[in-house]
Amino acid sequence: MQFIDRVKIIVKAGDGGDGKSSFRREKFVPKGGPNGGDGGRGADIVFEADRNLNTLLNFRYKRIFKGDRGGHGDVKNQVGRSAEPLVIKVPAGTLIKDQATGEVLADLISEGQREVIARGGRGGRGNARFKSSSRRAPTFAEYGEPGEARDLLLELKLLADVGLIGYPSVGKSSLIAAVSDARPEIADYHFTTLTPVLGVVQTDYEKSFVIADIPGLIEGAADGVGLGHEFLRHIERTRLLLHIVDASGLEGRDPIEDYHKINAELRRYSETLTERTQLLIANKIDLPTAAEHLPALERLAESEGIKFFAISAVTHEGLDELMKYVGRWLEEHPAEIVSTVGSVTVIDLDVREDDDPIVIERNDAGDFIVRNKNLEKIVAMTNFNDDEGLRRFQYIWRMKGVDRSLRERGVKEGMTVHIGLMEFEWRE
Ligand SMILES: Nc1nc2c(ncn2[C@@H]2O[C@H](COP(=O)(O)OP(=O)(O)OP(=O)(O)O)[C@@H](O)[C@H]2O)c(=O)[nH]1
Ligand SMILES: [Mg+2]
Repeated sequence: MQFIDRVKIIVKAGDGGDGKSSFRREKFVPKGGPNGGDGGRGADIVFEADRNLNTLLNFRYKRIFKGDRGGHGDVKNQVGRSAEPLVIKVPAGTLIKDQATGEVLADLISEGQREVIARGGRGGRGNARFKSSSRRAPTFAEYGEPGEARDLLLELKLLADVGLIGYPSVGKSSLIAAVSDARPEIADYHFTTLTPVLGVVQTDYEKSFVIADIPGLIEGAADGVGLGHEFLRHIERTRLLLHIVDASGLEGRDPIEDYHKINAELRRYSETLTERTQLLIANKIDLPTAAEHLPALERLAESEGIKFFAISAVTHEGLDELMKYVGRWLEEHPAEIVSTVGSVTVIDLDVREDDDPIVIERNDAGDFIVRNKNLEKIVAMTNFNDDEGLRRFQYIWRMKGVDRSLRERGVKEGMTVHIGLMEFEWRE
């Protein structure tokens, strides 16, 4: 199974349904009051965390997600149907970011957690809503508001309880294969593991925890040497680190030196990772040369104030004891949910738009371009073929001071002004 941990996708929430323009027709009443109903809401785009998923692979094949549009309003004040939200399931541990700004929109941590990422457009108002004492028979109805579109970056940070760290070939994958359901590749060359692997360890009838095996680390990993740095973020959220060394020293390395070097790399990557509890695991004790290094490793653990275990991932010696200890430790140190954004924030899209300034630019042709989210939305919702719709738009336009700003910027009769998808000729 390929491991995909970052994907770019596009979401587009459903447009609101159009408002209806219609009038009551009754016997002997030539023209009754307006009775055009409102359109329904478009579908929101909602993300949901699902613990059964553990990769973003599916997003490789489907990258564009569109919500349904709301139903149109109809005669007799019939309101259009609101569209059901489009729920997109992602693995628990997925961060949802704005592609352009990198802003974190949501951090989906707990099973079933849902966040609205793009809001469906509201339904356009039917002409019945525009009735007032001075305007008895409005012909104007709004189009539905366009649903929000966003370019997203989904980033999966694996949610594992325990992380395995150590040099290449010390036996990290052998260990996860021996104690969990994971079946990673194991080989005697460096960087056998290229992508993180998760394994579930069953400690009891109904108790289990998750271990993450990541590619081996080497000096310079924090600078991008080897593969390590890219994958360290997958262990950021673990509670416990198993620091594995090759006790046999067969590759001509000194396991004690290795231990210090790996910790130095961790420190360079993140101070918080340095503070995480570690266990020192001396692996490959089935090999005769392990015996010479074990006493020194045990002393090292003691001086560092951490627990020490001697194991063999091949003969399974010491594995039971180690896993029982880990299971107990995890129970005694329950997970607090570690979120990278503090409390989960879903940006209130409407509020943000309100502070959006009106920006006026000129393009190479000398045309004026008006940029403002709210105005662009109003343009999209206005039916300009209807006189009243046009007048309402002009009113908002003046209220917001766009006229004045454009004049200040030197707009003249006959010049072209763009806003959203609309362009028009300036008339005094
Ligand atoms: N004798 C012995 N060999 C072991 C033991 N654990 C792992 N090995 C061997 O060491 C080599 C490397 O094992 P891996 O589990 O692939 O090591 P790794 O730490 O995952 O390596 P990378 O993925 O490259 O970082 C393989 O040839 C294993 O068979 C052990 O306890 N005893
Ligand atoms: Mg490996």
